[in-house]
Amino acid sequence: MLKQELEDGEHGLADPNFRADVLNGLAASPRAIPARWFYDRRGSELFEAITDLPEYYPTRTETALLMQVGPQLGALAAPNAAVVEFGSGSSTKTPILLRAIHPSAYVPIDISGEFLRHSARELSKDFPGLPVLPVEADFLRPVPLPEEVSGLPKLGFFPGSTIGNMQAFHAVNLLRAMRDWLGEGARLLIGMDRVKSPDILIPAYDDAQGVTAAFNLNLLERINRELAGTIPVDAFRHRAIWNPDAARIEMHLEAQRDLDFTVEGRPFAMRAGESIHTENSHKYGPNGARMLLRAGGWTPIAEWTDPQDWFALMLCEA
Ligand code: AVI
Repeated sequence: MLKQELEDGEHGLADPNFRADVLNGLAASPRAIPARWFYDRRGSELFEAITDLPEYYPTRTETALLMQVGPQLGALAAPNAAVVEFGSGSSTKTPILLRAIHPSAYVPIDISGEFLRHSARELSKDFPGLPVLPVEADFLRPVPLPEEVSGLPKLGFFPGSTIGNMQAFHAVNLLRAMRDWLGEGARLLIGMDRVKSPDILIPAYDDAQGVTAAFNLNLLERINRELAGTIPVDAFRHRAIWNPDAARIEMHLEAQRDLDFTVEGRPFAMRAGESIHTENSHKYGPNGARMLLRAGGWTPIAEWTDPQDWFALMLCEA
């Protein structure tokens, strides 16, 4: 996951990209702010809490799948492969993969350096003989991988259906960047959430305890905190809707009354019922998933789903 934890904003310096995305997004029609800005420290904690919710099936379904297919993965991955994870190590999934395939090195890549180094240190404790080589980088701007893994075959790992948070155009660009990064002969293990009934999807993004609502609303708190905003957070309501044409869950923050506020001194007015679009979470059927991967330069060679066909793990080769 692209965690923004411990960024400069936490210390009083707003990220200029955050500032630009918020000011442009609030002025746009329809209003929209990219989901990557959810993940300040509080947002990351709330996301962790979401992954434990009874309604949020993706994390536990993917984790169970990984445990189940571990032995097959072990047989499919090159014996001396280096695992390159996009995101700095999902707390429970990474060790399952590492135990299954016994890689010769583990390279977590994340944009948030401090979070990255922290999770790398934690992981090293559990895998004392494994070289853990963190790389601080933006997924879309590949930097060279560590010298130590240059001659080794790579297995990319991109769990969590994070690819679903991107529009297809950006998802394809990301998959291509990963392919260039990992090089000839690489493989990619990617988690993709499946299209399913809105009766399952909506509660997963609008849970009874209101954790997802707090996660969504925290974006407004973050704007107030880091960009001197005066947004009346209580006047907004979390909304999760299924958009069947785009096969995605959309999260919005809906104004409950007419309101005015400022962000860094810039005035904004919203009418009751108007909303800010904060996230897309695309879901893929089997054909859509395979087509997306192929468009990104990857050939699917194996896939596994749970008995309810809610979530898929796809293994591809470059
Ligand atoms: C990180 N990402 C895959 C989550 C998802 O399911 O789209 C983010 C999330 N948003 C609300 N709940 C979880």
